[in-house]
Amino acid sequence: MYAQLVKSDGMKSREEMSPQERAFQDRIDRGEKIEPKEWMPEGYRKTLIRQIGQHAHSEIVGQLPEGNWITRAPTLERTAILLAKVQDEAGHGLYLYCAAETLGVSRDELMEKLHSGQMKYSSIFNYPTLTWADIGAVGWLVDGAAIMNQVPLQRTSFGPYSRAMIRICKEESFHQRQGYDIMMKMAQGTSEQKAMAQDALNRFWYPSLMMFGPSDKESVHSAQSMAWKIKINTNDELRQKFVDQTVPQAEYLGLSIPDDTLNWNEEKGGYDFAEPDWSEFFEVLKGNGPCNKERLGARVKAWEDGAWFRDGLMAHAEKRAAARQAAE
Ligand code: BYC
Repeated sequence: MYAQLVKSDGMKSREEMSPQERAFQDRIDRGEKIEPKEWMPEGYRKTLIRQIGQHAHSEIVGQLPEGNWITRAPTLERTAILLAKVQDEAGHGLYLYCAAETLGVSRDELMEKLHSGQMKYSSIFNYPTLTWADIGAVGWLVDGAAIMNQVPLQRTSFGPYSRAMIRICKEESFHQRQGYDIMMKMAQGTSEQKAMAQDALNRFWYPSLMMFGPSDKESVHSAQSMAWKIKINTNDELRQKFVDQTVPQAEYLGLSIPDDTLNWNEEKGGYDFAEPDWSEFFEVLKGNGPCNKERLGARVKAWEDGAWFRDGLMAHAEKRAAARQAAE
């Protein structure tokens, strides 16, 4: 186990495991995939439902900040690209809800938990997209952070999650490039456009670093999730990789990362960088970020506005079932 990681609640040593739990852990250690109908510890199932469910919610809520710009993109081509990207996010949400459903939770239950605030979605989507440059920053930084986290998850131990990740990652790399392309255009544009790109980077840098979760010393789930290979890397490992990848990209754009302490550390082979303000992160998680109420409100409204459609589908399905029964 990583020295920095805190012990997760309820985590058992090999000696404390039942023979069934030990055999399960051995399968994980051998790199086998776990499939939905196979036996799994209750904690493994619950952790997956939490993580996959939160991930699905993030994809769906994540449509909102970018959806805000579909009708205001600067050209028809940018509108078409953004529309396709936002639709992809809906698709990602659907793959992930399906993966969660294989664990015995219904989509309605997941929705209910999102709407009542019992389940989270990524902190990043509680920040506003104020200018067109923010759409570039979201694609470049937010999708960039998402890929950094999701590429290793293609090797996660639960089969349906791992397979969903393979499809999602293919699309995410296109998303990241379209964001970088917007940033490049802005950074090479007029001085006002370059200033907008810099302002977007200034506002999205630290919230993007927060996407990887709290520092390893505070990450309560990492130790157990990594033992079960639900997670492959620690939060700090991925944050470091993201910074190392992104700094040269910002340099190429001619933009400055808003961190005076940023410094290449030859010895560790990576950048030293300033931590985000963790008190802000925990406030956002508690529902006190700039857009939490607006985001959740939009999802609850969409759910309520769609009730007539779900009722119609159910009524049709029931009518068909009754007709089939009568014919038998
Ligand atoms: N935001 O023990 P920890 C996208 C919570 S969407 C909110 O480290 P864990 C996109 C955590 O849930 C990409 N909450 O947790 C879509 C836990 O609280 P609970 C979304 C966070 O799970 C549209 C507590 O803090 N990606 O790409 O081991 C447009 C302690 O944390 C956050 C995923 O969901 C956060 N940032 O590690 C554009 C990836 N961080 O649940 C783009 C899958 C932590 O005990 N998820 N918390 O109440 C993961 O890899 C892991 O769940 C995390 C956290 C690394 C995020």
